[in-house]
Amino acid sequence: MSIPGSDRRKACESLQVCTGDITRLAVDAIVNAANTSLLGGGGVDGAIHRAAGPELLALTRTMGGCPTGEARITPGFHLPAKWIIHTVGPVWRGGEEGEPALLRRAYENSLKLAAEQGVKRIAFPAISTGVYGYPLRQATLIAVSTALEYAHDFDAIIFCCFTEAVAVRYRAIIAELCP
Ligand code: AR6
Repeated sequence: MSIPGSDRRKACESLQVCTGDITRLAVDAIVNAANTSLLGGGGVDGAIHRAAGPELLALTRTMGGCPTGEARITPGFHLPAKWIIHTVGPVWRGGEEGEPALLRRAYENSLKLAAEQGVKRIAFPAISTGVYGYPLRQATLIAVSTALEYAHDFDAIIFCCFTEAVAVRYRAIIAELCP
């Protein structure tokens, strides 16, 4: 989708990159890179379940899971963030099995759900780029380009990178898409 000049600039200004633990962010919503069971796991999912507390698992047990590319919302419980948006990115299987479309849908559905809930500041981890093995540059291009399409609904879309190396990659892609 092409975005007109001044809207594009505004969209670009709402993108932020930070380094650190997403569970510490006092934003309206953080996004969880979950699995289809929604019952927790390793990586950012494990960190979010630990920080939110056992109430989160008690709730997600009742939710019936979440297909790849879709998103579900829960309260943040003990997190500083008010909401958690749980989405499931694709496992990387070489790129010919619909992975790019599924990763884009995970970002889109998370952003749509957040906007419906009145979320203005949202933080994303680098979905699918850990255990699920999605190549970082390709995943980052999808994350940033999708965020730009939905940025008009938000004050801030924050890419919370666990390492500085990932943050460097995000800044480079943002510089490419927001010259
Ligand atoms: N804050 C921000 N980013 C983090 C944090 C954190 N606390 N911890 C890890 N990351 P991954 P995936 C980064 O593996 O690839 C789980 O077991 C991490 O460095 O968490 O989508 C789920 O239950 C990487 O850059 O998610 C699923 O089974 C990024 O978050 C599976 O892993 C994503 O890595 C999902 O795999």
